[in-house]
Amino acid sequence: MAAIRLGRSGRILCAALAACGLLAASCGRHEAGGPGAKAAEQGRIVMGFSQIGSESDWRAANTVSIKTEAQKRGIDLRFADAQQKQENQIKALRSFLAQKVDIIAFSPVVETGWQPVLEEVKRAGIPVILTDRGVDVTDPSLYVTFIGSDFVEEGRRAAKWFVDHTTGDVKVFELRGTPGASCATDRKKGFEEGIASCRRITVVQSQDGNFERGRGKEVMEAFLKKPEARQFNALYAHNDDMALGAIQAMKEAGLKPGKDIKIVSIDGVKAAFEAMIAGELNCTVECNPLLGPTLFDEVEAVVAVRRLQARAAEGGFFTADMKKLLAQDLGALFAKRLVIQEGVYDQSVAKDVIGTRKY
Ligand code: GYE
Repeated sequence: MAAIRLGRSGRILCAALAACGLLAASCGRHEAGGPGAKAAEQGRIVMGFSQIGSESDWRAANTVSIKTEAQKRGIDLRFADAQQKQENQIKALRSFLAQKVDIIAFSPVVETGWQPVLEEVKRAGIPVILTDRGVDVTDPSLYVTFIGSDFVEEGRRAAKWFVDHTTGDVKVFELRGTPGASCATDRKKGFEEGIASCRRITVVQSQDGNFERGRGKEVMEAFLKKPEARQFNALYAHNDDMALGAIQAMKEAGLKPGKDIKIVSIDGVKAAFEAMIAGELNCTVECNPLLGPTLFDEVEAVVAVRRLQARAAEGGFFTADMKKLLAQDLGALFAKRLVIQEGVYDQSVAKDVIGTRKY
């Protein structure tokens, strides 16, 4: 995984912190019970994380990545599962606020409706990092950085597979992700862009499947009973889980997924590779859920800078240059967007790649 790194000034600050040993102490990287243990405990980062839920294999891998990385780095992670509800995420954010955590990160289930709670968090001086999905706010200073994939590009890549690997009329059924989620909106947009100049490819139906395997199956089952199902010969699913559910429904209806119906989905989870090897899925566009390491690199750097800012505000001794740097808003010190780099896999490479998939 590669991501655009910290902004230049952020890096300068972190280098300064590392040089005076503050970063290590603030990150709690000391052995338990070792000489630095007490200092580490005092400086231990407390982070609140609100996860969307457990709707897909992608999400499960994402949760494991975050929890494992927090543990590795000695971070006190307060993890809340929102079970797909924005109201639960808002409650979790307020509870982190009350707990006076050092930093909050979250993966927003939908894009809109965050401004008021993020303003409360900002007033309390707690930095926020977005992971995975984006938010729609008028004030970009409400979060420091957003770490995640380029979902529009993923949609374009899915479209490109159909453009490059099919001939004749392609009638696509689109299985969309959670309504209002940035990845669902963007994957739809990217796909539409990608097929725009290829008139033989059209989307004949588009329905929500909430990123869930069970929903994907139900939606496809219902669709296959309708007369218009006779003309469709392709499926574009916003994630692998929904495609896998739909594949099941197709098989039960006597169709041959991967052959009668060409299928492209997004994520690249192990089960998608198995389906490609079985010839039932044609292509998966990668979306990497292993965000833990990148997330905690940012978390450690942001908290370290925040602590320096607090010291400067208390009159700590710093050079004039450093004071000037520290007087800036966190948003000016860190890159606003860290984009994860990803690939595209189809049946021709599935066997070679499956062994390296961790999730
Ligand atoms: O593609 C899907 C999931 O937000 C990128 O959410 C994520 C999406 C992922 O549940 O499987």
